[in-house]
Amino acid sequence: MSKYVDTVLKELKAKNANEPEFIQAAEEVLLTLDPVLKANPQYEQNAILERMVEPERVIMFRVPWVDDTGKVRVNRGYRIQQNSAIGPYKGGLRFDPSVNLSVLKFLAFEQVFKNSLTTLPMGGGKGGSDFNPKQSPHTPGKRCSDAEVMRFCQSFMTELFRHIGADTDVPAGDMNVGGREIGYLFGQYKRLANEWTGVLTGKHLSYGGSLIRPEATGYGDVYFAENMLAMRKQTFEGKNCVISGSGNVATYAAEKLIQLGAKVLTLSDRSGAIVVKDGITPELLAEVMELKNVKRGELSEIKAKGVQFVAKKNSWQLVDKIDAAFPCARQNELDGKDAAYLLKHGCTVVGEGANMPSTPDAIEAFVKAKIMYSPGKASNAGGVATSGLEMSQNSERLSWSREEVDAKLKGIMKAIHDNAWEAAAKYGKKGNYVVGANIAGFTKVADAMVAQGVC
Ligand code: NDP
Ligand code: 2IT
Repeated sequence: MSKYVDTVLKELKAKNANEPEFIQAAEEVLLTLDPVLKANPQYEQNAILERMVEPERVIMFRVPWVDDTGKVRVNRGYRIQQNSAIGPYKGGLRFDPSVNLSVLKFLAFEQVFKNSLTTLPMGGGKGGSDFNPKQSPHTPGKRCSDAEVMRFCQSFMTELFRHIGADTDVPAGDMNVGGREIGYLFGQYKRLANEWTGVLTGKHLSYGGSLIRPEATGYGDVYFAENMLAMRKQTFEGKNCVISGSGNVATYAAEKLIQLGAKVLTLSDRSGAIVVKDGITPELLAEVMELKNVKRGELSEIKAKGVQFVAKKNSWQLVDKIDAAFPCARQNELDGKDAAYLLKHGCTVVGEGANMPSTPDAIEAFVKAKIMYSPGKASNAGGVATSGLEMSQNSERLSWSREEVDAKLKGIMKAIHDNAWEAAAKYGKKGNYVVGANIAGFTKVADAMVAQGVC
């Protein structure tokens, strides 16, 4: 490690000692940048690393709302505006009790590099709240009602609206924030700002959403993996795949894999995992989507033939023969032991759909084994890239066809793959997508920051 990186990391750890996820994400990136920092002394001269690890602005606010029993509840809301060097802040909103400053700062930091990789002009941001839509505050075991979610979203936006805008900061969905929440948030923004602009992405088609945006992260993850496989002249046909999660990213990754002739053997959620020995069928996947998106239930409720439910387990160590793994649920959900199991059972592809799902020792194992391992900031960038395409459509007041958006998404995922591949090769790390994605994402933002002076 160079002295420059060492100094920045030491300061970052001292300043943010109680933010483990943020330190983990920053360390993962900074430790790969030495060659590009050495070749470009202007980055150190301009304190680019010191500035990149410090968000441009952190907004933290009270979100009071009234539950269905008439009681006032209070949650904490956040927006991290990390970096606007190459475009307006852009990134999702997460509603989950695990949300805190550390989690959102790691997500905002990752988003800067990811958005840079998309080839589109988007800066990085992230936000959300510790609000838990999956547990009503008054009835144990019950979810929040639609009306409660709406009142929460309206209150959240009543503060957030003054900090965002189509050319300033454009939020979208993330964990527990999907079409329903984006609708409520958009409606409230429109009332408060008295304007109809593309201030949020992931909107429903009836009011400015883009075709393929719901599918984009999962599809993009699989497109990226297809590009990795193509380098070794392989396809997904007949490959055994395990997926974690059963939300937006996981289910659309599953859909694309099934379309490509792969067998999807597992999905998971907080209740546990389902294992389907012969592969999940399109009909079963439709049932899972209905369960998670409409009924808002748990995988333990699936009673279809051939489905085995394993309580409180993730997807990694349930199947004997595995070709590819797709972590699509949450951060640090795949550790060193899981990685060892996957490698031992034949896995040669790991395509991260979630943000930072693999722990540092798992990443080390994948890189050491020289398998086709893609870090989330590269392989899950299809979601935000298609958000960028939604912004373009809103700006020109036009809607593109499904085929047009899908073709653009495919092109972007190939460009991300190729840029990461080439950056890794240029700096002597051929085939290492971790190094390649970090360097390719970093360089564009760093150059923009140097050009814009000290700001
Ligand atoms: P969803 O809320 O739609 O799905 C999240 C899934 O992860 C659910 O199946 C959920 O289970 C599961 N999960 C969450 N927390 C836990 C936990 N503590 N233990 C076990 N399972 C858990 O979110 P998304 O699919 O949108 O996001 C998934 C990941 O992908 C996140 O890391 C997100 O940041 C990332 N991502 C999302 C993008 C997007 O466009 N949506 C874009 C790029 C990355 P349950 O249903 O039981 O809650
Ligand atoms: O992590 C992510 O890239 C997202 N949650 C999507 C962000 C977006 O603005 O579409």
